[in-house]
Amino acid sequence: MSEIYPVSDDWKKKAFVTAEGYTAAYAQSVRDPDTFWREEAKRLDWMTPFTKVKNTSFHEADFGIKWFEDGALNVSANCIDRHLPERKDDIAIIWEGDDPSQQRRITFGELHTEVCLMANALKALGAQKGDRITIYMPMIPEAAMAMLACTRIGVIHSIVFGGFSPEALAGRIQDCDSNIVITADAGMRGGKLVPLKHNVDAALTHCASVKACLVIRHVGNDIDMQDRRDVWYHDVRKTVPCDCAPEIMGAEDPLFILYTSGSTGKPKGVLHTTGGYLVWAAMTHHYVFNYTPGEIYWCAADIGWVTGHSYVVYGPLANGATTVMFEGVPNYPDHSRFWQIVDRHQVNIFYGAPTALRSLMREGDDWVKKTSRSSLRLLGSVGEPINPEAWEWYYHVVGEGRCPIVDTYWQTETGATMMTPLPGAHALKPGAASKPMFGVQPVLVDGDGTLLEGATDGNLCMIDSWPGQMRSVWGDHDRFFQTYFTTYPGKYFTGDGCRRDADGDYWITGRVDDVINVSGHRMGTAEVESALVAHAKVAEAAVVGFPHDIKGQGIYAYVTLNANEVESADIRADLIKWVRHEIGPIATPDVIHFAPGLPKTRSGKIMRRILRKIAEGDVSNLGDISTLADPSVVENLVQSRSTAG
Ligand code: 6R9
Repeated sequence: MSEIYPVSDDWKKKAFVTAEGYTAAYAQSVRDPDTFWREEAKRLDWMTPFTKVKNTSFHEADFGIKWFEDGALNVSANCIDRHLPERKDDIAIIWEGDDPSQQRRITFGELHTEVCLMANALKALGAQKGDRITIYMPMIPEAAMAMLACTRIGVIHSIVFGGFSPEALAGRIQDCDSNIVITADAGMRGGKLVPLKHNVDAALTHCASVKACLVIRHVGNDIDMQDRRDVWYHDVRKTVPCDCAPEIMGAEDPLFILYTSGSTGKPKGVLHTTGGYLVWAAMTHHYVFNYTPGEIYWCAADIGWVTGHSYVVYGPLANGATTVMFEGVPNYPDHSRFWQIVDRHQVNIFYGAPTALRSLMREGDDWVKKTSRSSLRLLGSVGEPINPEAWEWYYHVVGEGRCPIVDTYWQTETGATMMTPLPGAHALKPGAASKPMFGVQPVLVDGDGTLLEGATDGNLCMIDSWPGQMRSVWGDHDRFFQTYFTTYPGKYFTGDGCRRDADGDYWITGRVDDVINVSGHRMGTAEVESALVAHAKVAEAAVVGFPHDIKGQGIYAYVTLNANEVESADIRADLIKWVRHEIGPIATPDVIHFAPGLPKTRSGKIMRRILRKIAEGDVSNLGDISTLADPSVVENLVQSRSTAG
């Protein structure tokens, strides 16, 4: 058991929430959600006040999730317009390019003008309320402007991470029938060019729904512009008015779709709506980071992930915060980059992913110590369980023992933070997600759904709704219900395993379904498998996760080739290239293990439990293999493991 770090006296004084305050507010949020959320919703400006707070059920008979349903508001007006009287000249966005010599600072006043211009540009291209627009952008201020411009005119955005391949992009455009794509000529990451427009061109050969492509000039590389479809933003921008009234949106009108991997099939379009999501993002940003006006806040996530939505753009801007956007990567030009940015912009709050920390930790402390970091007062972690070793390094080396770490557990589906220690309220335990956020009611159940009490391990579920919960899977409401509410009827199942200790603190132990977490990115094993079997030489594939020092989990692929194929280094290289092409570099298999056969039950089900053990190198106790159709398959895999690569 590692050390416990109590709340410092300094933090006890400056925290928005004390230990006693947390207990009282949490109790009220659960006992009387209507009163609690009526009060919290006041942090937003409503165009039409709501009368009804919560109308939710996780049960099949009356299933539905609605919050603040008769209220109306606009997200971009809440993130920008309402700050203008007092903060017009304050900095909303600080941008740092991949190239350390590039910086931009954008005030709330400028952001207002730019978002109005982009909203009007989208209207000029035919965008209408309720349309879906796909955003495929680098981490530049125009990405945030594009998101806010969509919300201003009631368009639903779907952001696709710039690291996804044209194939993956096309699938996501088709699924939600986008009519417009917003992109840039290219992005830069670690000194390398990411050919975004080129990828869009390849994707759009399969996307008849797309009528226009709005292109932001960023890198200045040569790109093809297709007549009547592609338009430069800097051209349209000159032709449209610089004011655009925000659309009045119902609280339950869709805000955005974000595709994420599940345990089966193709990625799901997770749908979030307007009022509940923004209350949830703003409230959690306020309490978790204890954000005080004037502070500089930096969340190092890409807007292609949910963390970028809620904690680079919507949460901080709704609270009038100064948010840092970084285009590049932690180790370019060198391993000090994160901390150089902290010093340059005097960042007070830094929020990042364990995988980045582990990769920097490996390079030694000098890269950190040669920077000052004296501005830092709070650190955050998100995306995967943080191992105690990385936690201690983050706390002692990066934060010099001065900054609490908020280890925020949440999911694309949950909109924003579900569990975390609050900086002034909870003692820190390295690796613990600690306590539920207000309104969140976690329970642990066993495989049969029986509620487990006290200190125990179990499957993590939520027994009641919170405002930022996803509302549906785009185009497939039944899949929403089936995926999350049928494993344990009447409960939302997270897919995560979790331990509750004797103090009632929660520790996330990782996914218990067929989702793996590679460098904080969610990857469905089924997705990688279907990419592999789509290759002409592959007969069958099974993919599992295995422990990886830097990535948290790596991708281990068992591949059975067609009968006439011979295993070779060339085929292995070709398969890796193929998966990168089908999905993107984040899905690159770490190991390809050629397997003449896969362990299956007599009914034909692949026994992944055994494949996981072999991938982990833990072959001493493979458990019961008596139900296998052909037990010799396992022996063969154990023997051939050493030659996998
Ligand atoms: C926000 C985000 C969700 C999955 C989730 C869990 C893992 C995220 C975590 C964490 C332990 C944390 N996860 N934060 N595990 N501690 N602080 O990452 O969303 O991409 O949907 O991933 O990530 O397994 O179920 P998403």
